[in-house]
Amino acid sequence: GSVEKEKTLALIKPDGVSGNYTDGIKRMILESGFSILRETIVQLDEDKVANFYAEHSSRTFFSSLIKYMTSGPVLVMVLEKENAIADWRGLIGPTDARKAKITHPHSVRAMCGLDSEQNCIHGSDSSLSAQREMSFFFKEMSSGGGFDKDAGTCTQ
Ligand code: DGI
Repeated sequence: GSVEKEKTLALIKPDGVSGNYTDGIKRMILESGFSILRETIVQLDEDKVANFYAEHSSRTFFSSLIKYMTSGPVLVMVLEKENAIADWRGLIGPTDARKAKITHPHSVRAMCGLDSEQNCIHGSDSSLSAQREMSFFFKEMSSGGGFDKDAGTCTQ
């Protein structure tokens, strides 16, 4: 029988794109057994980033995060494989790229990240955020009602 596949969102942040890590990251993705179902390059604006990272709006680093995420284009992808969400989180490594270089030397963040902000890559951390984030960038992937675009939150 076939095993249920799962989808998740991958986003190469501005430092990853401008540092020419796109091809290397895609190679890691494909070598790890993911299929790339969708792909788009976007220049995010402040509102979009504030919405995307709404859960961090009260953090001290929020304005810095917005500046960083709007500093250049990002490459957004939908990845698919069995256990995609957890496996992609594993492949990108811990949030702080300095830590990633020590504890996860073969991770994406070890390869192209700098610190806990400029960490070059994003991955959805749960099935709810995967659904929310995929519909955020790919309208046709909204599953009817799950994501409230104005509130930036999930309703289910
Ligand atoms: O899901 P992650 O990207 O691994 O981590 P997260 O959801 O805790 O944080 C989202 C982003 O916010 C992260 O990729 C970069 C930024 N960030 C998180 N923690 C810090 C931070 N930026 C700064 N400057 N300092 C932090 O401690």
